[in-house]
Amino acid sequence: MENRPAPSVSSDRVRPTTVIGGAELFAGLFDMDAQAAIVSDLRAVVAAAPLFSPLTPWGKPMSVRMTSAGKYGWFSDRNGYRYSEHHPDGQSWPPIPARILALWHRLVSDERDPDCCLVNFYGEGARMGLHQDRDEADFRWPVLSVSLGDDARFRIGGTVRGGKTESVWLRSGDVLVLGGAARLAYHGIDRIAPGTSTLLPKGGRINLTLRVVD
Ligand code: MD3
Ligand code: FE
Repeated sequence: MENRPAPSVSSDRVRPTTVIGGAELFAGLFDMDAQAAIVSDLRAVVAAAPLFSPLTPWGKPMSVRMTSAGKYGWFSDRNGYRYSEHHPDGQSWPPIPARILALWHRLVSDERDPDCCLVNFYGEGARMGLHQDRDEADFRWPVLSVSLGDDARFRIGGTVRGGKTESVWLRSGDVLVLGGAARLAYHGIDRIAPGTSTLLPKGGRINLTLRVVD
């Protein structure tokens, strides 16, 4: 967090439809064709870097399955939460798909690319408890999230645990930009609503998050 130039963050190219807990929601930013194209990009990512269930530091597998693209992938095991340059099978992470990078450039900045595209997969019953994302070095960079597939109940609060929260349904094609005060907000996914989207042939939900790590 020392002596880095201030990122030039530009969100004036497309306007958010809603602001929730300080997060900008761009509802329905991707149409069905664009969503399907992203899913096909992700098939290549998952072929190179298969989904896995990270273990919490307490040794319990997370209900959300994950993989990543980019320089770093997010990873967790009994030694804790962290970013790694390698998939748990040992290979480097595949590149972030070009159309995902284009979204970052459109909504966040042309100044630099994100280091990580975390891919979260939610099957029926998967959820993500309230947490903060603070394994990154510079919180001035926002996190960008893309929702694909089944609807999800997203919850966001403030920067202290146990405070007031708001929730909203995220639908396939929705994009969130988590910057400013929202960057360190507690947030999570309460549940997904199975069968609400036909995007993924076997159902479920994918969330992509683009992050600057170091
Ligand atoms: C608010 N993912 O991967 S995306 C995560 O839908 C994560 O899979 C959820 O929380 C999901 O860490 C929520 C929206 C999101 C992503 C990152 C954030 C909200 C955020 C970082 C800071 C604050
Ligand atoms: Fe998060």
